[in-house]
Formats: sequence, C-alpha cells, structure tokens
Amino acid sequence: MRGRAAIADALGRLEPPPRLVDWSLFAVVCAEAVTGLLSFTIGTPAGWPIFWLHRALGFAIVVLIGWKLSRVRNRLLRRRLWQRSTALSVLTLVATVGAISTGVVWVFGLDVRVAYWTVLSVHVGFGLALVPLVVAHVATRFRPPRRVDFEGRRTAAQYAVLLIAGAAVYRLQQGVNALLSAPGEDRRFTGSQPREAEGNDGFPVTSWVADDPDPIDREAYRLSVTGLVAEPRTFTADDLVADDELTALLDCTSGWYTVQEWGGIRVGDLVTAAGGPAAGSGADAGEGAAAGAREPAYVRFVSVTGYRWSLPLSEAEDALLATHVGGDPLSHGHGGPARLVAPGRRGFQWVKWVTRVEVRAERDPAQWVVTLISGFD
Ligand SMILES: Nc1nc2c(c(=O)[nH]1)N[C@H]1C(S)=C(S)[C@@H](COP(=O)(O)O)O[C@H]1N2
Ligand SMILES: [Mo]
Repeated sequence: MRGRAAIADALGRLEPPPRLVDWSLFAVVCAEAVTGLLSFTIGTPAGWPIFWLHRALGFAIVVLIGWKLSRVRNRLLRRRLWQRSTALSVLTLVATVGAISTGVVWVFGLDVRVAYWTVLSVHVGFGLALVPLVVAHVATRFRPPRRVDFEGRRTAAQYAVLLIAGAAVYRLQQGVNALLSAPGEDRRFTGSQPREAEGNDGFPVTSWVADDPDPIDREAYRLSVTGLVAEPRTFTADDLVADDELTALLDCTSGWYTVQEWGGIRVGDLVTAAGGPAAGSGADAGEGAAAGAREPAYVRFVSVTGYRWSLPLSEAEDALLATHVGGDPLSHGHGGPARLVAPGRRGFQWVKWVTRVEVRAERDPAQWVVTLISGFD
C-alpha cells in the first residue's frame, strides 16, 4: 500500500524527539482536562472555541500516542521487560484509549449507553481518571525537558502542522456527520442531542451524583426569600401562582437538551414581593461579609438537599422559579414544587426542589464543591 507507506513516512518525518512527545502528551492531557471541565460551564454559542479546542487537542493526543506507542511497543509487549511502573503505564494507556474512543463515539453522534450513563458521561469518567494517572506516570519516569528537544522553527512547524491537521480532521468529521445525517443533525454546539417531547415525560430526570430527596409534600412545602431583602418572606406552594411563562432550553452536561415551555414566577417579582433588594440588611446575607454596607449582588438558590447555585442579581431577576412545565405541575423528579429555570446556563445550575432564595452580597465559590457532594450522607 503506497498510500499508507507515504503517510507513515510523513508522520515519521514530523516526529519530535521522545522527551518532547512525552511532555507534549502531559501538557495536552492537562489542557484537555481544563477545556473539558470549562466546556461544562458554557451555555451560549459564543463559547464554541472551547469545544473546538477540546476536539483538536484530542486529535493531537491520537497522533502523540501513536508516536509514543511505536517507541515503547517492545517494552510493553515483552513481559520480561516489565518494571513495577509498567502496570501504571498500562493503566494510563487504558484510560487514554477509553477517553479517546468514547470521545470519538460521542462526536459521531452515536447515542450509546453504558448502564445508566451516556457515552459522554463515561468519557468524562475516563478523562477525570486520566489526570491523576498521568501525573503518577510522569512522576515514576521523570525526565525534565531539555533545551535540545526544542529545535526552534522545526518544533514550531511540527506543532502547527498538528493543529492544522486537527482542524482538518474536525471539518472532515463534520462533513461525514452531515452525509450520514446521523442523530447528530440537531445537536447543539455543545454536542448535546435533542429530547423533543413536551412536558414532564418529554426529557430525562437527571441528578448530579447522589441528589435524590423524598417527594416533597405540597402542604408542608415552604419557600423562603431571605438575605438582602427589605422584608424576608415565606411562601406556601399555593402562593406560587404561575403567572409567567418562559420558553427555555435545558442543556445537560450528560449530553442532551430540551426546549420546554416553563411556567412559574419571575425571580425579580419574587424578590419584589419580599420588599425588593436592600443593602446591608438581612442576617444571612453571606458568610464573612465585611462590616459596612453590603450591596445586593447575587441571588443564591438552595435546594431542600443543600444543592445550590447563585446567579448575578440582574440575571437572576429575569430567571424563572418554575412550578410548571408544558402546562403541567412539575413532577417530583423534575424538581417540583419549584425549580430554577436559568436560560443560557447549563442544566446543573438549574437547581431543583428550591426551598430558599437568598439575595447576597458575595458570590459563592463553595457551590462548585457542594453540587458534587450534595446528597452523600
Ligand atoms: N437539587 C438538585 N438540582 C439539580 C440537580 C441535582 O442533582 N440536584 N441536577 C442538575 C442537573 S445536572 C440537571 S441537567 C438538571 C436536570 O433537570 P431534570 O432532572 O428536570 O431533567 O437539574 C439540575 N438540578
Ligand atoms: Mo446535568
């Protein structure tokens, strides 16, 4: 096969020195973890370059791993050459292959499931496992990069070719997807696939990790609106009359999205009903608030489970505290009696089973951790 020989030859000529391949792999895996996690926070199309970069870097890993494997093949295949660190190397390789293959399957739009998880969630699992593995792998065979590894122009050219090839592969892949007009057709820039039916049964119930409260008794349910408001108030479920409607798109990081007609109360009206935002008042305006005036700047939505998220005040005012979807009361699974609908935000920020709305002065960095562990006893 002349074509294959030519490609192998071209790749061989591009191949950087071994140490550079290794350090590039390390850097690219770290960059993949960062862009992957960052992509989870992006809900509006302006953030597309992060998704693009994540794919191009994925392609770079494939090429780099190819060079690396052709170098260490003998060491891996001959058992008697195994050292203690080889097991770790193999594990790292398995996680890499797992992350890449699930990534490729996902990009091509196949809607495969592994038990309860979507292929995207499995991809995230492999990716997260890969980070400590790669760090440990680097630690066992640490060889610092050396100046001689970087051949100036040549190195730069090699990397430029890699990136351009990555972009070309990405375009090609889009073309293939269009040709097959696979389930990929209606995917968002986030890669999420549509769930098109209306109402409670039209989209999956998805909870983050372990959040799974008992159904909330409507009679016993109370919603408090507190913090930096003039007159903190408590509402019953019947007080929450669904006067407002909002069509909004929920895009879950496990890879699906749905557009629904949500009914409920504009958060701005809820805050107004509690006297409106008020500087410096309210005992629980925020931990560690310095003495002196505390200006209302954020609204924090807290679930009965402790799960929580906050939005800047002006954004929160236009968000909806939803009690209905598709004309029906929200089911328990979807967060009834009331959940946050935050247009332009990813699904994990749409807090379900909201029991507290707090106007605060500070942002809430701990929310990133709380959403991960909430629900574990
Ligand atoms: N309290 C709470 N709210 C939550 C979650 C959760 O685990 N607990 N999961 C979030 C995630 S990851 C998504 S995608 C949406 C899913 O909403 P749904 O179950 O109505 O589809 O709810 C969000 N709100
Ligand atoms: Mo999600």
